[in-house]
Amino acid sequence: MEIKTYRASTMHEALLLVRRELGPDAAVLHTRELRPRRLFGLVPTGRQIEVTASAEVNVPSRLASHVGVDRSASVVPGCHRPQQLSATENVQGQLAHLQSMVAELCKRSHQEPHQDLPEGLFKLFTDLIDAEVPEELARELVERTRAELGGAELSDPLLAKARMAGMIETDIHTTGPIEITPGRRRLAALVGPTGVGKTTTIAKLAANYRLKEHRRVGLITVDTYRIAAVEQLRTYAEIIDLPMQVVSTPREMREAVAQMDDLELILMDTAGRSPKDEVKIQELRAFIAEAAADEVHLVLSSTAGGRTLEQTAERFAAVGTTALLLTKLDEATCMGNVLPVLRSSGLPLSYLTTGQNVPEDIETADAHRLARTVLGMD
Ligand SMILES: Nc1nc2c(ncn2[C@@H]2O[C@H](COP(=O)(O)OP(=O)(O)OP(=O)(O)O)[C@@H](O)[C@H]2O)c(=O)[nH]1
Ligand SMILES: [Mg+2]
Repeated sequence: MEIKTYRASTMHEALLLVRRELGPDAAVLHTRELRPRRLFGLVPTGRQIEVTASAEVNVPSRLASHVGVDRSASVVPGCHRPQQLSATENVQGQLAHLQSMVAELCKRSHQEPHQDLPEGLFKLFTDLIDAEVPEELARELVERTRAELGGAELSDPLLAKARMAGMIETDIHTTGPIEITPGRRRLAALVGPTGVGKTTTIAKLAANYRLKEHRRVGLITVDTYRIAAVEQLRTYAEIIDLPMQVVSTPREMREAVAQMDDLELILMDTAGRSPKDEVKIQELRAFIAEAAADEVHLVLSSTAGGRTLEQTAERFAAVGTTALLLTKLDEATCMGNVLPVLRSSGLPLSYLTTGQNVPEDIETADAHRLARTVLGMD
């Protein structure tokens, strides 16, 4: 019987090698990490994964049928995203391997006292992964918690969790609500990908400022690509009783803003843009610049994957975004996916929306609450 050994820096790559050489029916007989010095050194650089496999062993294959699946589509138990379902089967094999490695390394760490990770912290780590916090960030948070807490405190899982929530909270910056200063008209634009909830959020903000705070509010829309989109905002403008301007060129934008100069707050709705459409992003930028917007909120759906959120924020930065606004928290099954974009974009969070109801389902972003939501503490 021919048994072969493969080494690579990740399990994924090692399995690719096995599959390429031995075919999809190869049986994985054994896996091990060659430098298992740290419990959390599972995937990143610097370590080597060794996989022993054979094409001639008659046991059910533990190799996923399409190992070449995009890693960004990896599915975390308890936190599935609809667009990733097709990859689930493929990824499950890899996930099973990773889980058995975690268990194995955990066992070893118990044999080596200095490597020991308190059970509470290990549970926190797996909770973070379940909540779609990327593994690298989850490791960082666990290590920081370990470094900050003393021996006895570490064995108290509730204390460790509260400390970690505090860390996440300090990483989340917020703007507070749109500030209206007497005698100075403020213009806030909402931009973002299609269908994330920009128009609905504008309606919520407009209704709250107009009906609850009795502010003089006006609406401008540059969404002239779809008649229905203009009508959607017009309907809200009529219900809330607000002036509204429809703008289709940067010049018209200047005129519309000038006409609304006596108001206290102008809310600008824009057409949803694919972050990949460079031309449309530049066009949007021209409108925003012409309006001299005081604040530009990038609206993102919290149901999107972490990497997509980060890339979207990168692309929309060209428009001059000043804040992030997260929608559809009611639909999100977990919230760890939003942490990386909060960090990498460097933008503070303005509002969170939690449903389709206008004007109720919106709240000013609260770092404390969001951190607790990420950790499933609410
Ligand atoms: N569940 C949920 N649905 C929301 C939320 N905000 C908006 N929606 C819904 O999302 C859908 C799209 O909302 P729109 O406000 O039209 O989105 P948009 O970003 O203006 O879309 P485009 O103008 O086409 O780019 C609608 O069905 C809204 O009711 C929210 O917080 N939770
Ligand atoms: Mg819209």
